[in-house]
Amino acid sequence: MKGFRERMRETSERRESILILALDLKGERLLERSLSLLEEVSQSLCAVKLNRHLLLPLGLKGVKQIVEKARRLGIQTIMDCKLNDIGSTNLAIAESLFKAGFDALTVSPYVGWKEGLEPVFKLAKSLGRGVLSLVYMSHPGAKETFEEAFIQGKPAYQVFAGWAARWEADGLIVGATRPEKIREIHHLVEGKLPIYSPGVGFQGGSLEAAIENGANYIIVGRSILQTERPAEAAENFRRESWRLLRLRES
Ligand code: BMP
Repeated sequence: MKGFRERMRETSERRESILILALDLKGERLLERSLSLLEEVSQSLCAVKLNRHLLLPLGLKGVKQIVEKARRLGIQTIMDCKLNDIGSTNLAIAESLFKAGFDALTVSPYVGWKEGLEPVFKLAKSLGRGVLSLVYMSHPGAKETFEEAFIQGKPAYQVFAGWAARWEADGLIVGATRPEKIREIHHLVEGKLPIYSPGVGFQGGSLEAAIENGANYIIVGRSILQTERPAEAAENFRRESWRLLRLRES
């Protein structure tokens, strides 16, 4: 059984895309709009990431239809649930999400391994699904915890990068708003884990700086969703990010 990391790599190469759409829509006719937007932009994507923007109003049943559509369109699906509870609760959430068909989910490392995230990683491995772990978030306040709070005598993000490697996470989440941290974290894990980077555009992160410094996948929401022509915006992000990745690797 191919794991999530491998499926992401294959999808990315097939589509020449490292672009993940954050499908964070709000408002009326949510399911209908989500399905049609996904169809419209899917050619430019390697994956789609859903958040509680859709899960809360649509429920798992509604969201499942989006997951199934993404599968038919040939892209991976990520549920951005940032699991952060005790193990049995995390496990119950992960079981429901994987049952709904998600290829991967996100976790918050703050809750630790034993009776925290261990059961989620074990379940994901047994099903060939992925787990992406937060290492340094993209918003300004992330500094207060991810950098200024110390764990074992080190800034939290450095410890989280090490844990993600030890836990065999399928990827690290590091905000595009701090390209110097992307670089540092890339070196901390010796380039062995892919870096997923949200925060490009709307939050002020630069696509170029994120990729130059080591991001492997780019997560973009509002800079695509809130334009007049989302398909065109997505295609521009795809083309440019693929070009920058090729440039870095050459
Ligand atoms: P946007 O491109 O509209 O800023 O959306 C970014 C998406 O990535 C949102 O779904 C957000 O919840 C998520 N995200 C983030 O912005 N920063 C992080 O550090 C981690 C995230 O999951």
